[in-house]
Amino acid sequence: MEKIALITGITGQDGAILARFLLEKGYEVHGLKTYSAVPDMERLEEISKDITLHCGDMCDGASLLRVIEKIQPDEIYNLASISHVHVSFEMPEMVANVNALGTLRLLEALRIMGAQSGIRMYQASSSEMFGHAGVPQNEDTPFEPCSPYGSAKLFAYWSVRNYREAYGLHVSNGILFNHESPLRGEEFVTRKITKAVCQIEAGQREILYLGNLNARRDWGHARDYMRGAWMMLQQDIPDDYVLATGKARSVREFVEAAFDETGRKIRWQGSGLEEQGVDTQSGQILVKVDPALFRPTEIRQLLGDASKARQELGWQPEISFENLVAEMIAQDRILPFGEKKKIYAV
Ligand code: F7E
Repeated sequence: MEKIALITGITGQDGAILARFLLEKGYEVHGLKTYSAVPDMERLEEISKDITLHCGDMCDGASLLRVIEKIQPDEIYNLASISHVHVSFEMPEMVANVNALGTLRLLEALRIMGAQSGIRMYQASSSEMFGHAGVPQNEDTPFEPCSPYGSAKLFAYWSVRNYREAYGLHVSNGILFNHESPLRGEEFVTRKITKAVCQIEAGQREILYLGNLNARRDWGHARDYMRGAWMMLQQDIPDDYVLATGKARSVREFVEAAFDETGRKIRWQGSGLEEQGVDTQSGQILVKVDPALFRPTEIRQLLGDASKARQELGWQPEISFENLVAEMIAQDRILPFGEKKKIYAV
């Protein structure tokens, strides 16, 4: 029989990728969509006829219960979140409400449905929960979050573990390291870079402004990570898993890789706020630092160890860093004569 899945946060990068993945697997896919006067449906354009959207909100527990009762899903993927770490310093209370209490509301709905309902839930936990912890980070690494986003995600993580233990619910945490794709929001550093690099290539822009160039992240492809999220829910016994590539690169290295795709080599000169990225051939300054883009506290390095997922789920990333960057550049490349490119179909 066709399985039924409910995805919260279906309009985001991960939601859109997971929805496609589950449709290909033959699932009936439902999504929770928060009310907005200007709905953000761009990523779902190509599959809008194949999915069913329900109005509901992570800040409204009754709406969550109502949707779950109505569609009786086999699997719930909780991807809804205010996911921008920098923004979480500006509105921490809102982030806690959606990311922490929102997950609790969903768990309460599952508790009311009862463990016998057989519903399985995936919680989008985050490597941001590791914060200042040493690397490499795995399921046994003690958490040291250093942002309101990380703290809120940690509350959700522990709530999942508690509800699993207390009420026998089939709920699992996926502790995902940074994962990107051509569908990534432009407020995140990778997409911001690929977009700007393509604008520079087309002569529509001169300089890319960035914050902390030294930050190191373990960047993988969202498509690999959503496959891993699904694999977690296919286990008979719920558990928590890290998904990561095991390789960390700096923001500076991502910039170099992105320009490289457009045939430019970057040389770095100066230091601190005066550091600049320069085109080695033309001498043109292409990258500058803007102090406004620094965060009050920052994770220096995230680097994951996904051995457990590899051994127990048989999961491993298939898309290389180089192919990730190439895909993102291919999507952002500006076509001549104002042609409009279709949003990338993952
Ligand atoms: O920043 C640095 C920035 O915003 C990456 C989310 O999906 O992954 C993501 O969180 C790094 C940081 O992602 C700019 O300071 C420099 O060190 O792309 P990001 P993030 O904060 O790591 C985790 C796992 C999540 O769970 C989150 O939801 O890049 N950086 N200059 C910059 N970052 C941004 N956004 N913009 C800059 O101009």
